[in-house]
Amino acid sequence: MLNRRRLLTAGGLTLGGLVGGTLLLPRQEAAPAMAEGHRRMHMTPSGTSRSPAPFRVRMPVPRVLSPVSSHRDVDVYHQDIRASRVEMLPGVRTEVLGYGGAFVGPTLRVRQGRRVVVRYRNGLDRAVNTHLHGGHVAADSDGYPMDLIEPGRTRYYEYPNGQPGATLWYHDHTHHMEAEHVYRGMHGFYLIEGGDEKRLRLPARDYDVPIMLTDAHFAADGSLVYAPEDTPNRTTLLANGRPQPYFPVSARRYRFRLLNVSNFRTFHLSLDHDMTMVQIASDGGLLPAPVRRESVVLSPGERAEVVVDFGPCKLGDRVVLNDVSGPVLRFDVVAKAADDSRVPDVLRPLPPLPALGSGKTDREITLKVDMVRGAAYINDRVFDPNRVDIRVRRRSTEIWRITNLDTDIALDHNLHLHLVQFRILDRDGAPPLPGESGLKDTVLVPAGASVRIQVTFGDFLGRYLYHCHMLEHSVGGMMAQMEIVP
Ligand SMILES: [Cu+2]
Repeated sequence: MLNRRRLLTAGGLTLGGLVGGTLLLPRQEAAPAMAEGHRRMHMTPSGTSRSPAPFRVRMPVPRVLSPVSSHRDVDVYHQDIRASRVEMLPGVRTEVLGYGGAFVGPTLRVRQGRRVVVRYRNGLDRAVNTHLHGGHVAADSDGYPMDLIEPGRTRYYEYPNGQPGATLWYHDHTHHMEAEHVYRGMHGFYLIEGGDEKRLRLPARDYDVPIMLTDAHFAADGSLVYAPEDTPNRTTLLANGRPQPYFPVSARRYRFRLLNVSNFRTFHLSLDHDMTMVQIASDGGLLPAPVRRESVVLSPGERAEVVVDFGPCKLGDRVVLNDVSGPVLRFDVVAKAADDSRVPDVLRPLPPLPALGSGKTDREITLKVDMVRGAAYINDRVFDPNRVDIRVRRRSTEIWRITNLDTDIALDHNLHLHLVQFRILDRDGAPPLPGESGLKDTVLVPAGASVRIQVTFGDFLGRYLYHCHMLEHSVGGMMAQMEIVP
């Protein structure tokens, strides 16, 4: 039985902390709870997260998973999902829930056009599943929230990899539990190498480094604190699961695949010493052309690939990747190295936009938090797995306008579509931001903003989600489903 204090805190809408449980509250309980939460949104963090001084530990690169067997047209992988105690803070063991028992699961590096089957074994005491974020996959391999792997069971997921090369990632999507499961470590990289990539001669192998960014709240004993309303206290920034680490680099070009897996934080990233990043890819893969960026903004679920050239650096130079909230990672230039990589002026042409009859908007999608009822809505409704919100014809092209109505509480959201990569047409009538010219599956929609996207659906049929990727919001109901029909 929840006591009053628990109601007040659990009901809170904090910086992203909107609780599914709040939906069960009677109206008179929910209202003060949400008001309390609203005040907490503007409170400064209590500073309780245990953080070492920056740059004390080295950033690891997640290990690359090898297939257990390879056949003529398919590679088979095994992944165990289990609890484990790993070193995140120096000298301290932290319990995580992860793929292979790691906070950052092993990386799958696969090739465009080559099919992959992954056997997931659930070694936890609770049901889980896996969603391949950004993947074009059949509905029964998409990790639908009610489609779960029970404890002790295994399940095969099939990934056709028919789409262009891209930085995808996999993570849990269990109904009402995705926020906590992802926070505790159920995530990893899934990199599709495009058939067009080798000839581009972008930095490769040791110089192609995935970097998973998130934040966490560590208790004094080093355990991960999870509560939906606790987002302001997730003040320890992690890169590949280590707090504000350093990473030794050679004086040459690197390709960094930046991914934000946090439940709420939007990272605003820049390099010091006036160094710029050259963005070469977004969620769905390579951009048509590289874009120089002073800063890169990543909301939860989004990816940006950047090339950084340490070639002009001297040995001993240190270059810090900063977020607006503090340093994230320091690159330490420790060696000279030959470099035959490059960043060509042309990367990957976008498929032509299919002609649209009238060019008018087909769907109006609104995002809104209800402070009175303590719910998070898409088009005024909370997610219901038994309700199909929209039906879409297979192979059709649609324009969606996504509007964030939370101007009064200045709350940003984003929208992630399963199954498809889309194009951003405009933001409040203005051209998309730099770096938004390519294929996307997740788009930031700031408070009050309207973003129009153009989506072309493929051959897969069935039910797929679209939702805010600030995961406490999706848990709170800001999720809906589309059914792709013949
Ligand atoms: Cu949201």
